[in-house]
Amino acid sequence: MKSQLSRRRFLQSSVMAAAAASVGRLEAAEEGTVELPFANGRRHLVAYPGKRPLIVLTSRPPQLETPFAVYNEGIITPNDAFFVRYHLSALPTRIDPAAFRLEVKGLVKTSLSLSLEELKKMETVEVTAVNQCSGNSRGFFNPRVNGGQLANGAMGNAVWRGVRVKDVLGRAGIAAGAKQVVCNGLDSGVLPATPDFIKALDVDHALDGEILIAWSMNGEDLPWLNGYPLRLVVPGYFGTYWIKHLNELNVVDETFGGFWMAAGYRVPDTPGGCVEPGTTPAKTVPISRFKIRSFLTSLTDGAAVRSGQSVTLRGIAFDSGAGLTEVQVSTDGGHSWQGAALGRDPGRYSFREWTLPWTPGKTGEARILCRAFNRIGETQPLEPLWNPAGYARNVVENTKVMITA
Ligand SMILES: Nc1nc2c(c(=O)[nH]1)N[C@H]1C(S)=C(S)[C@@H](COP(=O)(O)O)O[C@H]1N2
Ligand SMILES: [Mo]
Repeated sequence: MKSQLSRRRFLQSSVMAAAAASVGRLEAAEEGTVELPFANGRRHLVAYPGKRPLIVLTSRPPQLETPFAVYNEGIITPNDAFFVRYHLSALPTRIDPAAFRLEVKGLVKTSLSLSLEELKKMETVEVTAVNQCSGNSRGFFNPRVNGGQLANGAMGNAVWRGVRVKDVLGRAGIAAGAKQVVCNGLDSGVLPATPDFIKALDVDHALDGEILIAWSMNGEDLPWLNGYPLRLVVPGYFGTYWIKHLNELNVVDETFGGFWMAAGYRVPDTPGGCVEPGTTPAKTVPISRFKIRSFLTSLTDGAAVRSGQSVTLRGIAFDSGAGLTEVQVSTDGGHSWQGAALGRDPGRYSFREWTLPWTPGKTGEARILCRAFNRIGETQPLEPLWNPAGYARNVVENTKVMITA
């Protein structure tokens, strides 16, 4: 099988390079299959280094989806269950933490070459924040679109610890005329023609004090496949900006024109970032913030519940940081809605748990819906919004359950 072959090559290169910190000895153990709820949704479960068995979308480069049941275990996504997204197959497989340097260059007063040790001596901050791929839930788009056919498992919430980009840039000193900060990591394409995965942040955004260069995730070193030893954490923004294996910040005086900004990861320049299904937008802009979302996690499609027997409906919600105000739940297909109780608030960029007791009524099929609201009046649409890249889905999700006697 092709995917296994290429996987073996990835494994071999990392085993041969064993020394310093490395991705370790990789086992290719396949742990069964799952069926995602759309056409061609059969996927293998495979345990990569530092990961429990996750849903494999592609193995070269690794793209792994979190099984949805994980989100019902708590609002923090465990490191070994956190999804993995790469674009390019030449991943770093060996990094010497003592020799590793983060370069800060370009339009700065003093170029820096910072070791991990030096970074860790700076003021350390922590944020609990959701990382979500732009293409999370793409497999549900209708009409279907090109790109990884993901279900809802390309998101996760973690406690990130590191230093502020603002402080690192402050140490270098931004020079006059700076417009964007171009961020690059250690991975690259196998062929020279493949555009390197590089992203840019506007200088004002980079200096807002919220973006971190993180080395720690949920109290541990970053897992290799989530960006060891350093990654960007861009709270409220889609994962595409969260550069992994970050080793370069380059301050420039222009709008960076690299492929992954100028051609990839763009959304229609329309209110809501959507167009008529099946049409091409006249103008696009780089994707930016999350849209507000909520999910039921305690019951999945097809689950059975007993009539008259109370259950607690539970789920998660998040937005891009404006602040959730309410989650409403409907157990009758959207005819009536009730406010759910919100759980502990670990900060405005985190998943928030919601719960609602429910006593199922008469037997038959029931449709459970949930929708979140935030401080700036955003909520989720009842009909899905569409764009050609399949980004930023946030329709009110719909779970069908069977009420039995
Ligand atoms: N170096 C590097 N960083 C990267 C990427 C990549 O391909 N290479 N993909 C980005 C995208 S699109 C996403 S969604 C997130 C996913 O983060 P994760 O793999 O830790 O879940 O990483 C981002 N950072
Ligand atoms: Mo992504």
